Amino acid sequence: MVFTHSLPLVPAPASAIAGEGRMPIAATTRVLGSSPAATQLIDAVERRSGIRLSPADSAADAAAADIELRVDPAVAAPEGYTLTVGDRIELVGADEAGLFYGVQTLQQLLREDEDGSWGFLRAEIQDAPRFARRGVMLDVTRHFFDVDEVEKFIDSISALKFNHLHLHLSDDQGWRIQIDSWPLLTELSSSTAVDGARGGFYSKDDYRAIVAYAADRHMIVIPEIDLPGHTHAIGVAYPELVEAPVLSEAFLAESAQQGQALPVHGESYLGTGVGHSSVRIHEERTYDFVRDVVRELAEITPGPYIHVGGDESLGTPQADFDLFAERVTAIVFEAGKTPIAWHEMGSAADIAEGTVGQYWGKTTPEGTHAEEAAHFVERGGALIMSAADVAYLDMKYSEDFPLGLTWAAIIDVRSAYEWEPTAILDVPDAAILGIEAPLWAETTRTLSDVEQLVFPRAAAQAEVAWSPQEAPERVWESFRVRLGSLAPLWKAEGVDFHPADEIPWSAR
Ligand code: TNX
Repeated sequence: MVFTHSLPLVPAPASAIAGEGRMPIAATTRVLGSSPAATQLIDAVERRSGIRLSPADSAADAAAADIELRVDPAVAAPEGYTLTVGDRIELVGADEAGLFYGVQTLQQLLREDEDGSWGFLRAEIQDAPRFARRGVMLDVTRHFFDVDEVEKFIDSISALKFNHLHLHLSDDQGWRIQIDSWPLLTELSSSTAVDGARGGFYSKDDYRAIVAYAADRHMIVIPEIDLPGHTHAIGVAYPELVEAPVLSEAFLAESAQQGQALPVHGESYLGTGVGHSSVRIHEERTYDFVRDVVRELAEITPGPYIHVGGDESLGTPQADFDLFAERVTAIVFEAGKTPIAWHEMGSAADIAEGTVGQYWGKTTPEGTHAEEAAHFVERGGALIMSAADVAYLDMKYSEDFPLGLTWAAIIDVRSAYEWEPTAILDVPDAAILGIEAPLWAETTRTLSDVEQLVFPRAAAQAEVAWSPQEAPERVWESFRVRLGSLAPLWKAEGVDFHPADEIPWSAR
């Protein structure tokens, strides 16, 4: 593995050698390639530099193309690519995703000279991801983000080579997806959000638009309906499906401290307390509901997964919770999808075989979290790592940061970077599919708020997920310099990143 600090790339490629100088570009620079990535490159370069490269579409042009993009499965593992920037550029993707990631790398190599001219830093790169699963979660329930905002978010995270977007579509404060067989969900339970903020929901066409937009950027959408807890909003539409709120001492104390009204069965809840709600586990109608929702979601979700939640069902008796976990994971398989669940569902002995668990405990597991997570593997499933004290994007950067929460940790950029997903649980490395960094939206009222929490820490998670574990570049001192070099790109793309003072942000 050869690395050099002089290439401003995040996540660090598997192998890269910096060349001398730059390959200059102009409007006459010709781009050859029939893949959508060729157009994505032309558009991205124009957004950044104002220069619109020319597509080379005739055979005569082709011979003289300055930038050539093609697919050849032999060059790298899936999603990988090779890239040579010399006097011309040759980008070869192992597949279309690989080409797309090569284009993202090229965008990071694009630099403006002192004299205002533009060029690509010369380099020789061979790249492919460490983990196949590289995800970010966006909570659209506590605050709602509309289709345009989600699309902008997809642009900025796919540029870091993330390939899964998990949408948290239901929670106590609101229901966010059209379900034709249970129309009151959106009619009665979608208009609310935390603290009286505007709500909203995605029609099926909205959702299909998000899925298609993500697919064009090689991201799979994972829809989550959180069950059996985090379901107060379901009870606003269909009170018969949901138990009366269970108000623990801790819940009452937290609500009083926050000055938040307590949840009332069948009425909208605008606070941020967790753990008080549960669907009725011994009512068959609950499973009719779950089956319908899962079926309708499966119909509009081309990706292989449906996430069924399972976190923080604090008022649900354990035996009931386990029964529900077993039934809901089986229902998802019956609908032709693979269930994903937060690690708590691993408490159920007979959770459906092959269910994927999402670990959100800490880097040093507490209580029964590690056992619950390991049970998914014992049942032939696998794990996604979202360790809350390093990978949660909604934690504050520092005590005084205006946005975010603190319950898991204060997470500065360095702590977000320095963790190893295979070192937390006692399971085989092969059982770790990869990582996901969740953004919970209790405190983020706008997309700009979201971006300040997500950037730059999502870049740290991107490197944990993509780059080789053992590599000279895979160290904080290298990362912080490379990360700083993304500032001009983010500014050009209008990404409202937090300029953390740990990072030497570069001006051009
Ligand atoms: C815990 S982590 C939750 C969410 C909250 C989040 C806030 C998890 C699976 N559940 O309901 O939004 O903490 O950080």
